[in-house]
Amino acid sequence: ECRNAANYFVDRHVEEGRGAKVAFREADGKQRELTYGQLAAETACAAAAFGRAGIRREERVALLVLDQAEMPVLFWGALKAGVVPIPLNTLLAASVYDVILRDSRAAALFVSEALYPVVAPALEGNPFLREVVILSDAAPQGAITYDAFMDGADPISTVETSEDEIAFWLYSSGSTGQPKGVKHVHGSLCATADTYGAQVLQTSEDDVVYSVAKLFFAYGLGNAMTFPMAVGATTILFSGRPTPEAAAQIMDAHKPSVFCGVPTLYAAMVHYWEDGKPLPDTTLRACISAGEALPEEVGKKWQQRWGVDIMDGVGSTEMLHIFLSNKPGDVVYGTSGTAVPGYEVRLVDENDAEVADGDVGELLVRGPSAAEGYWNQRGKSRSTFEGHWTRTGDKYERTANGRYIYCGRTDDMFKVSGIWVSPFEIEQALVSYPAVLEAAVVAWHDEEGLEKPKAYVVLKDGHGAAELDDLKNYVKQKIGKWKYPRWVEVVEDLPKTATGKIQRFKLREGV
Ligand code: 3SK
Repeated sequence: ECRNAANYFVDRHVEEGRGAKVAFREADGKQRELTYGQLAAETACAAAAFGRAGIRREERVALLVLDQAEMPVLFWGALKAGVVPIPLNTLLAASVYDVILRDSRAAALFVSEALYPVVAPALEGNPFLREVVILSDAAPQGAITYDAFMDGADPISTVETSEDEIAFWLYSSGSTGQPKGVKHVHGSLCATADTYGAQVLQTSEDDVVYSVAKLFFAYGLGNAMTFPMAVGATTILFSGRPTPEAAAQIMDAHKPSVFCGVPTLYAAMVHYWEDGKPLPDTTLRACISAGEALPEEVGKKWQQRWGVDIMDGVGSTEMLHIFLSNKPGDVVYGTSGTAVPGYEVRLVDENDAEVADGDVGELLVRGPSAAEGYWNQRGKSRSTFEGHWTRTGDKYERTANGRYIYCGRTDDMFKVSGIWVSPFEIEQALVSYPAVLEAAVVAWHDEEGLEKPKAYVVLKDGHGAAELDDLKNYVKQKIGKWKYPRWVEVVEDLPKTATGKIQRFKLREGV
């Protein structure tokens, strides 16, 4: 059934009589609705439009698209044509888009109007892009509008692919901050929907889903695209920034039954309502969290306020979605729960020997949605995907009753608002600031117990701390809005090994 995933997630609903059911409803922007029938028709036209634009099967197309109706049309339209879409993080800087567009050799870029000015510098001199399509009424020079791309394209039949054929890629940041293209097959879309989607989240046709994690993120792609689409449910799309105010408004107006959040937002929402703001009248039946570990306190307060648990879970871009999770009626805050049906996990030490309960080990996972590998990074593919097992780089402890507790990363990477952050990348940005000589970045806990970047900087001779006023803003502009250091401490020296490597663990321990 997943020989071309578009048959299962899109066209099947028309065959089964759900053509008039709303698949996507926009909460902002043009506030459009897209039924399963319209989606089936539009994706067949989009598939034709790819061909007409000279984009061939197996070529990549980059989707720098906000959560709006065109996103599912382009994603599934590409799959129908055998073209490989790459949803891109919409919060990156031009320099990172430049790296990704070149690395992937994307033949076309589809870009939301608001994101065009950010990506525009990365388009100059790109030797691979043959088409730039802007989701707007007018196109800048060198681009065409979405309407022009689609105009007059007659629907075509979906190409037959194999379950094992690459369907789409997602980019994940590596320990050096260098993005890695993660290749996923058609079968993995069905596998995550059949396991976590059906057996943990238990999505049904009556559900209305709202995910603050956007569609470009593996977590959001499952929550808001494949899980609801596997059962003919409805997704609320919101293209804006997911603030507590926005989430409250969406809950009020659209009454989602499933809410998919991240710890930073859950914490902010708990504060928001503690401040006395009125609680929206909701019909929530399930709330989930992923991206980073959910602080126990936040989960408990949410449960008290809403009477609905947050099921915290762990997933990865490499595994496509959550493989370790709390379950309905079986939530223990402060733990990541147990393996999702269909997945196995184990904890190993540095010699790959299983660790005992209560000891800390690296988490390995085995399951049906593991990625095919990283694009053009054979060494990293080999050290991450070891046969049937995938190394997560996360350290965990298993309790005597079989639940897993998050302990940190095996390397220095950490997550901010659910998105990987590389200290190395932030340090590179810091040292490019005129007054900074050297920098080291570590994860630091904020008042909510959530990880954020903290920077230790050594100043250049003759420069003073007063010159760092604009440093945070500078980093935001350079590498992305969520990566800037929330705290900056000026130090005389950084702790280093004899060979000059920064010992970040000493900074984390406050040495
Ligand atoms: O970070 C996570 O926990 C996650 C969950 C689902 C899908 C993707 C990711 C990275």
